Amino acid sequence: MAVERTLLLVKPDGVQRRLVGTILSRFESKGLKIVGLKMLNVTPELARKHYEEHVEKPFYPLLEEFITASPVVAIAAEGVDAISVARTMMGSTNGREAAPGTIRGDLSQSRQMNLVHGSDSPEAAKRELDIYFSAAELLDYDLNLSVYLAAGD
Ligand code: IDP
Repeated sequence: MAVERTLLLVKPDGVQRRLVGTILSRFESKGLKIVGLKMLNVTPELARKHYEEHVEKPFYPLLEEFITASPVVAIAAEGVDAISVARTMMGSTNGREAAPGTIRGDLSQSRQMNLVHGSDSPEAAKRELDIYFSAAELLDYDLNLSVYLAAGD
C-alpha cells in the first residue's frame, strides 16, 4: 500500500461524447484526489512519446490519428494504490469485453476508442506525468477546509 500519483486521460472520444464530467466524477467519487488537470491537443510527437511501446505495432498509425484528432483532458490523480485502483475502474482495453461497472464496460464499445488512459505501473506513471505536466502544474494541497471538520459559515 502506497500513496501514488497516476496519469489519466479522457481521450478524444470521451471529450467529443461530452463524457469528461462523467469520467472525472467516477474517479473523484472513488476518492482519488485531483492534483493536476488540463485540456490539450496531443501532437504526433507527444503521441509517439506517450505510446513509445506501441509505435511499431500495426495499430499505431490509427491510434496516433485518433489520439491527435481533437483535445484530451489530462488528469494527475493521487491516492493509495492509485495506479491499480484507476486501472481496475477503467476495465480491460476492449470496451466490448470490459466488465460492466467499469468505465469502458459501461460506456465504450470499441477497442481503440475506449475513452480513458491510465498509467499501468509506477515507472509508467512517472514517465507519463513528466510528459503531460510540468512540476509546477502538479499541486500539493491538504483537504483541510472546515467543511471537513465541522459545519460552519
Ligand atoms: P490500455 O489503454 O488498456 O493500457 P494498451 O494495450 O496499452 O491498452 O493500448 C493503448 C491504446 O491503444 C488502447 O487503449 C487503445 O486505444 C489502443 N489499442 C490497443 N490495442 C489496439 C488494437 O489492437 N487495435 C486498435 N487500437 C488498439
